[in-house]
Amino acid sequence: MAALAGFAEFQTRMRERIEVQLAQLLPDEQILPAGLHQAMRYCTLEGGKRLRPLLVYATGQSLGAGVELLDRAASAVELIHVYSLVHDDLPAMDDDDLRRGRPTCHKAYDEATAILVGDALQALAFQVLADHAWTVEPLRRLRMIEELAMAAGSRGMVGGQAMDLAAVGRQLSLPELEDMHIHKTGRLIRASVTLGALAAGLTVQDKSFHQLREYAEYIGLAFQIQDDILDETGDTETMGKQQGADRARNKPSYVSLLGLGEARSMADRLVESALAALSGFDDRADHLRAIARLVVERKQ
Ligand code: GRG
Repeated sequence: MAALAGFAEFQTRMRERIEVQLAQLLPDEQILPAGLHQAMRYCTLEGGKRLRPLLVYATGQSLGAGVELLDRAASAVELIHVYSLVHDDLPAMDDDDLRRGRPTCHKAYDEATAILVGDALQALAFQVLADHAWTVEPLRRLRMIEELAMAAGSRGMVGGQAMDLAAVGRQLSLPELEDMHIHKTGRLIRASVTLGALAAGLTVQDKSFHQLREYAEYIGLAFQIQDDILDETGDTETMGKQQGADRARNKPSYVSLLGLGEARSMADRLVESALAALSGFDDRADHLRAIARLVVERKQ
């Protein structure tokens, strides 16, 4: 019980912290081009679960790193995530009207602005890590930039999105569905953990680096299965236009391929594997353990 209360407090504190960090990093609304900067702030601030920054902070904490050391990595992964959401909502992609309970970027502004917002958020993510004023040693930062670029690019998130688009109108097998999700959402979730680990001082040679990576891969898939479960069981009134359309045209999902019961069991097994990957960590990794459970217990 005390551990749960501790995690709730951690979530609140870290969500407040990332809000302040992002508000500081985003260009002020008065700076020209003011309209673009206003739209960047509209899309990024005050919304979302902030799962990826939470992962950065919880990973760093599991390794004893101070929170200030993790702020830039936490901000960079969220900026990439928001850019992906803004572009994903565009008419050429998922064509959604609502995001985080508010009109999507292209609805609140226009399509050209939404494209530029995504582009600028992506550039800002890398600027934040490359910033010469950051005291973390350059080689370590270079490794973080490489990790994030790989996770975001054509062999990561963007590649996964391309696989998703190519799958429209045809059935996917379970391995194909898994491969698509590993890239589309899994790579950025994994990068959140690896950037936290790198910022905290681990190197890719460290055994714990690979254990954390393994943890992240399991929860990345569990996150997606839970997303499919929520699409299936969620309230159709509150469901986005695209989610409703996906269900209507029977877009392949873990639920459509496995059934609800087996999808739930698979998500639970993945969480157990994620927890097992952390077995060598002490109680400083408890927030990571709580995040693994949260991923499959969440209702949104
Ligand atoms: C268009 C470049 C480009 C990439 C798109 C990740 C992605 C690739 C699109 C996101 C679309 C989407 C709804 C994917 C399903 C799972 C997912 C990533 C949901 C949104 O993430 P959450 O639930 O969102 O963490 P919040 O708003 O809580 O941050």
